[in-house]
Amino acid sequence: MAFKEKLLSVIESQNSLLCVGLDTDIERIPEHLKSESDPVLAFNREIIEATAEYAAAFKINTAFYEARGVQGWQTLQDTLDAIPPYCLTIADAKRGDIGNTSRMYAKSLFEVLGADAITVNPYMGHDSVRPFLEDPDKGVFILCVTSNPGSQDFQRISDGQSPLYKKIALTVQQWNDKSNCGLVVGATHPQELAEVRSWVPDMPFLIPGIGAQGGDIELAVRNGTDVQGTNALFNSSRAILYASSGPEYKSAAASVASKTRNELNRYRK
Ligand code: NUP
Repeated sequence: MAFKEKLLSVIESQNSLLCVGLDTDIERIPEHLKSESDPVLAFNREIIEATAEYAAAFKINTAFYEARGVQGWQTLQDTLDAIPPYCLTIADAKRGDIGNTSRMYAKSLFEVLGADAITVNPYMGHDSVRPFLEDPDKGVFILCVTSNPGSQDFQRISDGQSPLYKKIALTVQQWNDKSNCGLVVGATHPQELAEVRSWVPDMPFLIPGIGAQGGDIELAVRNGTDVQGTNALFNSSRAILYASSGPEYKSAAASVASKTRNELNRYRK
């Protein structure tokens, strides 16, 4: 199934815009899991089991796994394989290189890991992004306005007419002949979210920054979804994973995921 169709269908069937972020830090998982052969995988399985019914997608930030070397890469693969097939999987790796190298990144994330979607950094331009766009069934979320403070440094630089992030949004629209492009726009920038939505009304958005980064859910949903109140995934990682450090961490994660799903739905059109 084409990526965008898959995205809209999972949002509908799960009745959710929530993307649960599996940014698992071994230092922060419960003590009793540390005797497991793969503590991070054991924790992820519990979180997936507790939150899948509230989620449209799971996003795995590869950094948290790469930081643990060979074992981490195995955990990343096993975690992806543990996500139920009715949810989308996003490998957040922010790749992008000369075309010949991007081709290998695409193979690694889509074919070997088997992610449904990935994140890509567009700084190196069209030939660095093209290799990721070949399969219409696989989604590519391209950084546009990131949620962090440093998004002020380059993304807003203007050529006198429009800021760089506008150029990115409109250029990605031109690359989108297979309808598998999306944009990353942070929930921490609701004004920019509204602007970008107005420039590319039909483009899927991946919107991080709710939860631990404090983005306003109401504004993010009102400004980031499309006219039908869909076509966007809102990621929350730490606020769900570490909802409690006590023995009830699993039910606490489920409860934050459920609450976040409901709050996101409350403001949809
Ligand atoms: O602009 C971005 N901001 C952001 O936080 C683009 C991202 N991909 N992310 C990622 O979303 C970040 O790397 C992390 O994996 C997740 C946010 O996590 P949290 O703040 O909800 O814990």
